Amino acid sequence: MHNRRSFLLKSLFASGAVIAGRKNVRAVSGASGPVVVSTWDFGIAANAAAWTLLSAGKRGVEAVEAGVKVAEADPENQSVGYGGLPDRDGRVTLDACIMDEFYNCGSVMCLEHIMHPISVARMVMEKTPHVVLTGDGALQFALANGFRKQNLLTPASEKMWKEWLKESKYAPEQNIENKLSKKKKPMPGSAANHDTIGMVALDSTGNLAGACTTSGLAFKMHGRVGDSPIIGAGLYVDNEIGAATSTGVGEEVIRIVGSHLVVELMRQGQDPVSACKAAVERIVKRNPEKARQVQVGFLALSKAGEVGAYALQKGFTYSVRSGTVDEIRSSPSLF
Ligand code: SD4
Repeated sequence: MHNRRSFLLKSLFASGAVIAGRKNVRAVSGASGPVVVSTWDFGIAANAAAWTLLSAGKRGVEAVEAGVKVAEADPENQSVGYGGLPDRDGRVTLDACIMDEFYNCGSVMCLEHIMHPISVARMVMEKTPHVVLTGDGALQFALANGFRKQNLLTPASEKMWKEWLKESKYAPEQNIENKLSKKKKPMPGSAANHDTIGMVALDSTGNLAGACTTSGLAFKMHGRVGDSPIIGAGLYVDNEIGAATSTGVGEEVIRIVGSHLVVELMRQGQDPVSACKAAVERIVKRNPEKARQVQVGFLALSKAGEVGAYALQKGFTYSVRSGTVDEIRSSPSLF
């Protein structure tokens, strides 16, 4: 079984000519090398942490957990974990999920006070008979398993929340993930509104894994859950085909079960860019007007190491790391 898998992988990696022939798609893995990709500019630092493990031959699932933890612990990143922008009640509620090469998956939704929700999600996957734990139950589980209760609302995020309270206008700003540290003007999927790290990786044995973690859309209603912790919406991994993740206004992604859709389109033979584009087009088809006002971006990695992304609006970036590449790329977009 293992030998057969290795053989298949070698054949896939050897089929670089096919990959190179596809428009817009860039194969980044070397002859047999790992690759990790993640959403937004801040993915670069997360990829570096994942790369340390991938290049040492560790499993993809280990690498993606370690990678996204960098973003979770960064107080400068106001859309993920510590320092994440709170909901409208001033509470930082976190969503995260993780998936390995065997369709094992774990998720936490609306988890408060825990610095690394992705690690709680992994523990849900590995230590419970369940896939999802939410709210108080997720917190109880985390505390019972050695996680420490912390205040995740930083003074900077509290200040932004208090500013927001003056008008209390819920308008997810586009591309806020890349803008939060700079001066910004509001736009859905943007200013005052979101930031997520989705990461998918191919390890040195050719296995795929993914992780996605976020504090969700800023100033959401308390209890609101986006796409990020929903297996199939914010993240999906099928070790035979590929992996995909998403960022942006989660409601639009949930409706089309976006990441699963991207992987299924790859199964039907589409390359990662075309698959991501088709998912974006499905969002537009449902409501063309709304689609002009929000940002959604998909990022995909095929079993053969092809990487591709596509977004509704300009401004979505993603970070790529392999044996030969370490860079931020701009995603093509529909508008
Ligand atoms: C959500 N998709 O909660 C997330 C937000 C996000 O970058 O992607 N922010 O809907």
